[in-house]
Amino acid sequence: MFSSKEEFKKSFITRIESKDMRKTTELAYEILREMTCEWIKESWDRTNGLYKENDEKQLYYFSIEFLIGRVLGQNLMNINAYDIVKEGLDELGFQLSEVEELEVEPGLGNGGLGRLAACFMDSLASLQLPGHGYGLRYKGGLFTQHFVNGYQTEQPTEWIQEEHNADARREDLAIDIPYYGDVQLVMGTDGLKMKVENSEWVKAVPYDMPIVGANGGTVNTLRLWQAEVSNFPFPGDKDYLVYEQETAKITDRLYPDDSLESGKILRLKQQYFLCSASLQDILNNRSFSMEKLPENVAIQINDTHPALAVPELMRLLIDDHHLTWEQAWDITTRTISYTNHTILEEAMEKWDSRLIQSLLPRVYTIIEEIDKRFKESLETQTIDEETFRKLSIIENGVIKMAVLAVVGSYKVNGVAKLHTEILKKREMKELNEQFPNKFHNKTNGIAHRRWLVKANQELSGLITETIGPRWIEEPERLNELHYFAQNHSFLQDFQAIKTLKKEQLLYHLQRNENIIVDPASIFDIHIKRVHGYKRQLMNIMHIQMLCDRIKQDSTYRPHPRTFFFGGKAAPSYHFAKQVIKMINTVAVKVNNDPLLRKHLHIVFVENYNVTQAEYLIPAADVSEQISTASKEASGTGNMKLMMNGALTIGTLDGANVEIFEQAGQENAFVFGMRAEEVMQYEKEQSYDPKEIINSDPEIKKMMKQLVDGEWTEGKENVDFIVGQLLEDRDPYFVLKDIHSYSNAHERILAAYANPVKWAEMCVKNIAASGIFSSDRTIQQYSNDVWHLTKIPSVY
Ligand code: 9GP
Repeated sequence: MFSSKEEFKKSFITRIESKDMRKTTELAYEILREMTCEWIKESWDRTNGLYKENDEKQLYYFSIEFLIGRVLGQNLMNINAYDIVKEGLDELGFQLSEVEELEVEPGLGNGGLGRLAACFMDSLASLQLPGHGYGLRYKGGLFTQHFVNGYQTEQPTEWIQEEHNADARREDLAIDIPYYGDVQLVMGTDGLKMKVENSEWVKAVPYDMPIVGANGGTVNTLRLWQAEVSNFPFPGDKDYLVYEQETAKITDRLYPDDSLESGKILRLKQQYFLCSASLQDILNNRSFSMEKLPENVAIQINDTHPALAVPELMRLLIDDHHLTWEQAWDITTRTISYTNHTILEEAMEKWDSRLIQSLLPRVYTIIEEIDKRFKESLETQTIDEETFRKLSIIENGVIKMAVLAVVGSYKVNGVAKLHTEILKKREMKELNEQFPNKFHNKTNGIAHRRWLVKANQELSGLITETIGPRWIEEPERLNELHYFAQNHSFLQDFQAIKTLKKEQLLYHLQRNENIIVDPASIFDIHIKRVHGYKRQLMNIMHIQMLCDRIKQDSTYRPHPRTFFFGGKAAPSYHFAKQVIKMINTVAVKVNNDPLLRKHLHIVFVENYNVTQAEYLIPAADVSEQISTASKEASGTGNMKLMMNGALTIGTLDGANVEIFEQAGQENAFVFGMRAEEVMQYEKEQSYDPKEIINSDPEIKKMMKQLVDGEWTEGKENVDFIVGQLLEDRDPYFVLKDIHSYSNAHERILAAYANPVKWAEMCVKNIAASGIFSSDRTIQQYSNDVWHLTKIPSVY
């Protein structure tokens, strides 16, 4: 479409003149969106045509989250039109960056899991692989976070503005999904069959979003389902209005509060809705015989939320497509593969059998049968009770979704080497022994096109000037930067860009909040969901320690540092919310103290999301990756920050381990307990934070200040924080690791004192970061799990 700037301008002017006399940025956004959509549409149709013609195997990625972020700028970038449009708009009196600001980010995800899914979509299309996403079209994405008196408040985020959306409704492909009903045994022509009567149906309407790959050639599809009332007969015993409301709720919001049973039912409804609609869609549109499903389709389930895909595929194959159990099981277990993203107990989904039995009666009978047959297959082995228990899909009236996902899939992976090892040797040891070839590792990755090429155009320009453009298609070529790690002019350019990105961040923050920060300070950035194991508490307690040192020791006058925090707490996670309150309280105290503010500044960025991350990450000097070892499955923020030349302060956890391996521990600040130590303490339950408090005067003093409420506000806040550290025995080992953390921070200060050496370390990190592109991850999945064929797009 935009082969030259003049052509773009001509087309843009024609459109703008036919629309309105007032040439506002809003109008420019509207027109640009429209033009981009039209261009993408051509490529999209072409890609779909090619996929049909080629009959190649397709991958479908099932995920409850897709945190795609803004799409307009990224799409322009991927179709190589960004610079043309930018210059063209400039000449017409508009600024592309201002136009981009008008796009409301769809918050269809919560954190790393959803962002990973979005990065994978980008890489699949960019590598010209036939891979698509299936998700839900939540009306309200993840909530918008505001701070009121330092506390997080949550407002619904309404991202859907029908006339502005990049997705297209496909009413023609709507599918009906059954809930509830009575399971009956009926005699069919081929014997006894299960049938469900009196179901309550909900219509799933797909909305398609184009996923544009690099160079615009391949455009894959992200299909999001929206729940609507069905035309199917409605069971008589329910009020229609109630049915309507319940239906709308299914795709009303992401992760509804599940503390009550009604919330649990809603989450289950969502999960089944995603699985059933997507599977029916795949089966309806196939051009091959059902036996050939595994050769033609790969389904990846992202965490356990879509694990109902296993029994649902069985149901569809047996009840609707009349296959035998054995045929259906063979097909299912050769089509589905599963990624585990966490070992945290709270996130390993378990459903009360009763709930599934009532909401999904037929699916429940299938889960029971899978469990029964799996247990029968174990009978020939001598298995102790504990092992048997761990291998059970159904145990004491509870369905363990992770076990179901492992048993029902042909491959299971963890998301970083350490995480996969922990899965194989501890969390899923028994399952790994039963299925020795199933488990494998696929270390996560990030879309470097978004996180470096787009978010940091200046740095990416410098890299291209220095090593040529091939690194964009082959990111591992970033390692050619090693030769420039000691080149002074390159280092100076890098430093100048870092300063510029800091200024851009500050400008962005000042637009939205009244934040004044010294750009010459060290930007220390801790951005991720707020959670006990991610230890925002340790970061803020360390700041508390620094304040004390600055006040007590007149020789301790460290280089100014700005500590940025960004992240949301789950609405029902009270401890995390209290940590937010504490950070905000400390921020007010520190930022207003005449002595402290010369050295320390704290900024908690409200409503952290993909767009905010795109500003924060390129501006970072220090990347805080300080989870309790063994708890962070991988992390992906760590990779984004590294790729933008931030130095990691981190534990040997998740993908940090591989980051340190690649960049060299000498180019990072490693601290804290190792995973084995943490797990040993947990096993023996031998960690007692009181011992540390009693033996360490600095920590003792810090605890006293906390108990006295010096750094918190209100009794509730003190009680929660102190309660976690004392009564709950500091489950995330904050006090155990804080000294080692503090030492690592002192090493940071020492390193920063030598700017050239610091810049050299940053460049070494960038040079080593190419392996963390999701292109690498996707290629590995494709080679080892999905077996996709690249389908080059022709213009
Ligand atoms: O907590 C993990 C995070 O470590 C990982 O990077 C991400 C993507 O694999 O998944 C997160 N897990 C979840 O959000 C829930 O399982």
